[in-house]
Amino acid sequence: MRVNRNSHARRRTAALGLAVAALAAGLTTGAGPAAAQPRTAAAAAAAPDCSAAYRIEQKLSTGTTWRMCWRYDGKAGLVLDDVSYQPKGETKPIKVLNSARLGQIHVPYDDGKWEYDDLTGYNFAQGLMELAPGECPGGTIKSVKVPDGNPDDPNVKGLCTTTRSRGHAYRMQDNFTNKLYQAQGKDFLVYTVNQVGWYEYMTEWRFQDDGTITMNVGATGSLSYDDYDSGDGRGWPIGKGAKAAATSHSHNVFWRLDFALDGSSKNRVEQYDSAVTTRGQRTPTTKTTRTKVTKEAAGDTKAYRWWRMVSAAGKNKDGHARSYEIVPGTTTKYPGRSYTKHDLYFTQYNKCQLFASNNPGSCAGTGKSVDKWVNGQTLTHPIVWMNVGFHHIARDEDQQPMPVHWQGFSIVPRDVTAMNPLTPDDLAWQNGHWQPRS
Ligand SMILES: [Cu+2]
Repeated sequence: MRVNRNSHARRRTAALGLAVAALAAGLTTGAGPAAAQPRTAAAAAAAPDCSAAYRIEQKLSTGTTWRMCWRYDGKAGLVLDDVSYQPKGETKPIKVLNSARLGQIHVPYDDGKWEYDDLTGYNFAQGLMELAPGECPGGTIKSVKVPDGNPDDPNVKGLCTTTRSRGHAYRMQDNFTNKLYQAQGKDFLVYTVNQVGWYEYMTEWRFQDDGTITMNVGATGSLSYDDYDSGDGRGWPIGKGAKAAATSHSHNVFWRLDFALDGSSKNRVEQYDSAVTTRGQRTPTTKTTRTKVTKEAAGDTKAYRWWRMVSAAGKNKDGHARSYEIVPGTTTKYPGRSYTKHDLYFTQYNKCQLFASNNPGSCAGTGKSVDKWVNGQTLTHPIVWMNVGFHHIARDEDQQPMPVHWQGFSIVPRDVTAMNPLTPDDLAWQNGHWQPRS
């Protein structure tokens, strides 16, 4: 048996049994006092160390350039700062994010015996794995100095940057000329692998040539060696016959996004909901309404609901405010903890509030988890916390190694450019209600 270097770090956590405030479904705004929160907006502007070794710039073959700075945090692992997007038709980079990072990986087991906060409690960052060249095909593997890492050699060749094809970005057979317009999309990928206990987590950031950013965590490695004991019906047998029931558990992954559209953190949050009204035999109608989210809030996904972050500073060439839409991924929301009860949270920026649960540091009076930070402040610098859960009931195929299972979400440009950023030059005139040319 291979000795797992981090398995000692897995310890049983105390069952806290905290009382949880009942929160209504949908948009929930905390009503607590705002005055107790320290305000540190100036810290947001603190420039990351972006010397050449920490700068990432990739121009994709379709003409889009992504730029960012990377650093490695002793708890969060990979952090991407100052992320900007420049499609071929733009003369300068369009800033999207001040900072993007994981906000927690919370892993409670179904039998109630174990519960882990992998980032803040179980040395996720220190588990950075060296990547073999074949794991970063066509790309570059950067060396990462791991805080509190191996004292003999804290440098791990563990950060991959590479590109990948995505399949069709678009296809259109021109109605008038019969000309085929098609493009194969290209993505820029940045990823690390971190071992925690028996698991290995892939943290993948995917920057598409169409402006979309998709963030995913993939879990692989091995099922927990210590959890084949499920005799109480809370596991799934994965050995011969009814033997070796691997205990079922959840992976609740949080991301923390600090937007800065067009370089300003004063973004506005909007929620959209659509309602369909039936009208007997006539065609139903659908009405979409916008709700401005001006104060800290918890939100829940449902059909016909979406959110966007709107730029306070910039418009596209059509005169429309730039924005990024938040597109949730498939999730199984875990109702067991106050901080996992909602799919996303909008909180006012606070430099102390970095992890969705078990938040360390001296954040006096601000509470230990993201749900506590929704307490009535006006959003002048909103932070987005996304919670994506996966309930893992093991299957025979999980041995061995365990196939990667992914969870995550996307942010997608909405009116960042006036047209498709990949529009070919000879279609660039077809904006709005265009008239066919003879
Ligand atoms: Cu799992």
